[in-house]
Amino acid sequence: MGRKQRKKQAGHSASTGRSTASGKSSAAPTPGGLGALRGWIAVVVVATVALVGVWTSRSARFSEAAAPSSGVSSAPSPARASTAPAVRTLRVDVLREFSHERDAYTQGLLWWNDQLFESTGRIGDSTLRRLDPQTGEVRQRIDIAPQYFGEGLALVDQRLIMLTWRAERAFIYDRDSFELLDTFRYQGEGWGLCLDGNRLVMSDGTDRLTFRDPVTFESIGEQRVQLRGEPLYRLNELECVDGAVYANVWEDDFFVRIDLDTGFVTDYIDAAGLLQGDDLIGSEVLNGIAYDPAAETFYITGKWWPKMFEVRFVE
Ligand SMILES: [Ca+2]
Repeated sequence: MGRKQRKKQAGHSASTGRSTASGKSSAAPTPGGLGALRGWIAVVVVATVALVGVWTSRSARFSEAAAPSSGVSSAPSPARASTAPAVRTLRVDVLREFSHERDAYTQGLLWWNDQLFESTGRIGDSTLRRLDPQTGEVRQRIDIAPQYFGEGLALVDQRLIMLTWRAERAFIYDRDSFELLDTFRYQGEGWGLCLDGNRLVMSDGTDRLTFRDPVTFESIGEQRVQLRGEPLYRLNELECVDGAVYANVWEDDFFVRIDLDTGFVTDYIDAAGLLQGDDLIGSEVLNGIAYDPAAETFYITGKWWPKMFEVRFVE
């Protein structure tokens, strides 16, 4: 709003400057003799005045044009600095590791009642799974219709909601039977999903998190995410924990903790180097984060990773 207003003012000033210059340059010389000399002097004076006028008005225009942009770039910075929290850098403390099926192209991961639920992606390979969090063993599994690329997963009471990437639909499964109960439609891409109290939080691969009604799936708001003053794009798998959201960032080996009220990243969690040696062969990017509120531990893994880790984030 403020920026638009400043642009408007600059535009108004510029048009005023143009009309002033053209008015002065329209003065006509007087022809013949002394009159002509006087006329030419007058022309030179008028032209000089006009040039000075043009120069002055242009300078004013430039300085006014410069003012909003410098204001836009510099004014928010102190405000941002005063409101944005310092970003903590944390590391991953591995408590234990266990097996993760290599065919799992992990998109969504959540913990509930000593069970892990996992959604996997890729066209023709998408699945919904229930895992034993002690061993990683797959206890239950269904295939998603082969035309859909499975994405993020959230649990709302008895219903598991699973996004799809570009098909603009989410599938609702019974938590226990994995029976397909219903389908939501939405616009845009689906990446990550988690339940924050009485609202869903959804990522779409940009810096935007969309809040949705968990019953109707209607959009009820959004938040843009910033890391150290810059938009943080490619937000992927999500985990809602105590009013904040933890997120994978696609193709990067770190997580972030996001304050949903401000959109600011508060914690940067370096998760590089979890896989070593042969475990790296055939493994894709870090993706998948779930939280066990009883143990206060996280479960993390990656696409086609042979291992899953139970961890804490520590300084
Ligand atoms: Ca999750």
